Amino acid sequence: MRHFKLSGHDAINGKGVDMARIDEVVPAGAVEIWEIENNVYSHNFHIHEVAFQVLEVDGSAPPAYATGYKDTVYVPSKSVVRLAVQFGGHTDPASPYMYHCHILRHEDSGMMGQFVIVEPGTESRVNRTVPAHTSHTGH
Ligand SMILES: [Cu+2]
Repeated sequence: MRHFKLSGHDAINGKGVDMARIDEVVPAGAVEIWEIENNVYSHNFHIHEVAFQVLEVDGSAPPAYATGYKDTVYVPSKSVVRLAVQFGGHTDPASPYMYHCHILRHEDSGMMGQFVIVEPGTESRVNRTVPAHTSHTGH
């Protein structure tokens, strides 16, 4: 399980975005539990490249309307949302995808991180510093 703590409007796990930093390295094809902890006001957490399902909101199953596949989830103020995230099979350790708050002002102020998808077993060999121009930006 990976844990992401949303802080204020400009940080995830205590860090603002750095386009030259890879925050997370994921093996291709993985299904991972990502836990989003929000101690402040509401955010919309968005992950590129993936489809996920909401497993729990504050320890309870989500309402029926929220059980489909998504790429963005509403994370209410002072809540913990747990996701089952399905990652794709395309590997490229040098081209990160992003996860970020979908509130534009928060995204712009740095509430964003980056992950790469790699061949399973090669996670520890990834160079976590990348040139910014290789990022998949947009949407
Ligand atoms: Cu936000």
